[in-house]
Amino acid sequence: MQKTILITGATSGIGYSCAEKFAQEGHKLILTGRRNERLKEVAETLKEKHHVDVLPLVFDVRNSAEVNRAIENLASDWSEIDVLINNAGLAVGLSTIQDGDTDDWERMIDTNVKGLLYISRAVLPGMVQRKKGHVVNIGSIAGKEVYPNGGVYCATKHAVDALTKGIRIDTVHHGIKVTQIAPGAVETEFSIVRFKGDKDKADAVYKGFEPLHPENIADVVYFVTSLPSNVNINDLVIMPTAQASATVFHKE
Ligand code: NDP
Ligand code: 8X3
Repeated sequence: MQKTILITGATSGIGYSCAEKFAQEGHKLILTGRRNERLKEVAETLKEKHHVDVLPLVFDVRNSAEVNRAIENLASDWSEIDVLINNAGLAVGLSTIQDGDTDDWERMIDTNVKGLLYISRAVLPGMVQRKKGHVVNIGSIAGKEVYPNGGVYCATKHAVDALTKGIRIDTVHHGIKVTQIAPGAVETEFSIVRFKGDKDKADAVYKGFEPLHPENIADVVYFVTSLPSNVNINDLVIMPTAQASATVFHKE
């Protein structure tokens, strides 16, 4: 059955790979991000390659008014969202709390926590009304453990862990599935963003071992959304084989 899938942060990395996977499987996609040109390009590529309908929506998840406008204005053939993938997120900087940059903190908290809440608040009422839907939150190993200099990012992903449970508890009486996918290191633009464009520092993160690839996460996201209606995966931690915990890697 064809579903309508909304993926936040589909201009790169895990969000892009999820978009590609769901397009390959013939689903309708609502894709979001802030980079307009890139989002349009992604939408056009997937439409052409996979012959599916794709609706690109440019907005910043940190802006609740923009989020609400985008969801409220969906045409009737797009408004029944079956799967919401809360993927948009980022880490900015690596620092102790005592030396931290408060602007970096605001960006992480506003995007990873408040952004996820704004989208969920806008999409969930429709799911509740239709008594069906699936919310997949992209958490992180950083939501299970805390590592040096990552306190604020880890706090935001612990919040995603808690919100996943909270949304599940609040919507269980309405037949809605809620899943968290919590990956370890995935090679995407994540580290380029964390190191504010410093590509050498970003590349060094993935040297000496094979990290996860965004397609690996997309396959798992697709799997959890394809299970029978009576089965929900609550929480899945996915790590590279060479990563045992947030900080323990086997590097050659
Ligand atoms: P990327 O940087 O490649 O992708 C991040 C996506 O989020 C982009 O599409 C970006 O789009 C979007 N985004 C960021 N900020 C905003 C915003 N304010 N409003 C709208 N969209 C936004 O990184 P990943 O694919 O790795 O990250 C995706 C998710 O996976 C994040 O939640 C991250 O925390 C999580 N994660 C990543 C891991 C990793 O090792 N890479 C491991 C575990 C979890 P645009 O810039 O166009 O707005
Ligand atoms: C991204 C994984 O461990 O680099 O969430 O923070 S980590």
